[in-house]
Amino acid sequence: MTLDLFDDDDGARQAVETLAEGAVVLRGFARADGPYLMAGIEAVTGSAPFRQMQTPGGRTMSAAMSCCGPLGWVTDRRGYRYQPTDPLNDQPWPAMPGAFRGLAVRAAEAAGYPGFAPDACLINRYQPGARMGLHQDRDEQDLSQPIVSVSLGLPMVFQFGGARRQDPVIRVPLAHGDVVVWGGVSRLWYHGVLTLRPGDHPLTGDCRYNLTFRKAR
Ligand code: MD6
Ligand code: FE
Repeated sequence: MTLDLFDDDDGARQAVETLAEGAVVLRGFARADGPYLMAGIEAVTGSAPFRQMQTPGGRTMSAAMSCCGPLGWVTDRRGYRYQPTDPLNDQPWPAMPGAFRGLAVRAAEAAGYPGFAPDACLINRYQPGARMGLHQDRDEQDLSQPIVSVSLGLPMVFQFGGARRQDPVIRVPLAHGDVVVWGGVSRLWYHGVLTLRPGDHPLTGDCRYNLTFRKAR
């Protein structure tokens, strides 16, 4: 793992860890924005509530999800896709809060991806026992743009593998405020998160939230 340092807005030194070519963790990058991001999650999920979606194979995902921005990611028996409306009410997804977009663009830039223009933000909520198995993020049309992934609340272990499901994985603990930015050659690599353990976080209580920003079209 490579360590680099950058100065944040207050001049504090921050760590950048390289996970693979194209993929970095910006430790604590979103910590100061935590309360604004939580307020955004509450606003979005007031109109597009968290729900546990079905996989095409008929299983219920253990993480609960919502979306904001022009496009939302959904899964049901018909498959995985992006769509402009919430299937619960056929209304457009809530707008992406300004604090969300601003953070995502700054994080992408700090990681070497200037000009990030996300059109979709997936919000995952994990409660104790929830996990996400190894998967690829490959439903986006524009694979030249990175994904920006923000962790809030309880810590969780991220697994990061390779181009094939059976490739070896590294385990990366992600804490409140950490941001993973990932594109380039590792954009389609397999990844997931291990089961969330119980805990209590001052901002999020018994949950971990993850925001992933994508350019889907
Ligand atoms: C999570 N994250 O951290 C799940 N995907 O809860 C993802 O699946 C993910 O963090 C693509 C890029 C970054 C990610
Ligand atoms: Fe993913």
